[in-house]
Amino acid sequence: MAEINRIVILTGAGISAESGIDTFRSEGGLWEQHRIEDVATPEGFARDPDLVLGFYDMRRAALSKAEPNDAHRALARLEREFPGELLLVTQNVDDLHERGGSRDVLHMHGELKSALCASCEIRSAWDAPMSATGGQRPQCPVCQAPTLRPDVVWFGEMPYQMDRIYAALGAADLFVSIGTSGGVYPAAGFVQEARQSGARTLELNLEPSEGTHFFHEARHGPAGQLVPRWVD
Ligand code: BJW
Repeated sequence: MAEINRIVILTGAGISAESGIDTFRSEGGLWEQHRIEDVATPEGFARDPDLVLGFYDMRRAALSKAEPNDAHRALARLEREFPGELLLVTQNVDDLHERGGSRDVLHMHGELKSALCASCEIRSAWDAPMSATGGQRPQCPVCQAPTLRPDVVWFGEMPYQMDRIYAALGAADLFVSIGTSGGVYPAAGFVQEARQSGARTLELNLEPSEGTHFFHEARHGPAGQLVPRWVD
């Protein structure tokens, strides 16, 4: 195989499943318990902010009980030991890559422990509940307006740092997709983007993803086993 100097890794909910974090589309997953249009769209938030804030409060509480698994730790090891350029892009809003030891993580769909003020657009670290208690919603620490929202990317919104991601995909020798169903764009299109630029492409997922046929190679099984095996 040609020399690998630049790697882009995309992770999705499946990498955190063995840490006890619910995925979205699996049996019993988040989208079986909640309607996407109610909790993951700007329109849903405008209609019923407390429902949406409660959904993210519940997710933040689940995250506080979760620990990184062997797949997160293996990617952190790869970041430390790989001599070339590595970009780790995650669709996940959890912080398990960071707690597993990764230093540079691009959260394209935002972060659970961050709040975005809809008035002044400033982001701030946030670890507390956001839904109204006694009718009071928390205030933005900068402009004091009671207009905080979760700093996450809902359907119809633009994912973060797309220029940096596309630049890395265009230069990559290897693209690896881990634990994602491949049903949500633009992330679902990264494999084709990388392939068109000449990268080798590898899927590591519990089962074939929607886009599995776009990859040069696919390995199926739990990320906690597949990822350390691939890294080592
Ligand atoms: C395991 C495992 C184990 C289990 N080991 N594996 C083009 C075509 C069609 C539609 C569109 C299009 N472009 C845009 C759209 C519209 C829309 C879209 O994609 N809709 C689809 C429904 C078709 N996209 C958007 O609106 C996006 N914005 C946008 O496109 O802006 C314009 C734009 C255009 C061009 C360039 C750039 C921008 C925004 C999408 C925002 C998604 N937001 C969410 C919520 C984030 C906050 C939160 O977490 O609540 O992001 S939705 C949800 O889905 C979340 C996830 O990040 C995302 C992906 O889910 P993921 O990670 O793949 O999870 P699952 O559950 O689906 O899959 C888990 C997988 O793991 C499964 O395969 C399991 O088998 C596996 N697994 N256990 C390994 N142990």
